[in-house]
Amino acid sequence: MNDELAKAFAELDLNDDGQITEQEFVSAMSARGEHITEPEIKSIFADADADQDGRISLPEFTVAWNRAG
Ligand SMILES: [Ca+2]
Ligand SMILES: [Ca+2]
Repeated sequence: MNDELAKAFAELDLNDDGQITEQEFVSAMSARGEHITEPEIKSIFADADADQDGRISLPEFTVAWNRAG
């Protein structure tokens, strides 16, 4: 696995349960202080959440990462 990807995933998965929830994603992105609004964050999240279960798994994150790459 790509170390950079694993690190990014771990930073977003605040409670280390192997899934990034929308709440974790919004919190993590907001905490980075990036100039991005909550609707934009949710839009990015929805794009990455391929099966739309409200959580981003590592495989989903990997796909999104490679697409952004
Ligand atoms: Ca989590
Ligand atoms: Ca999902």
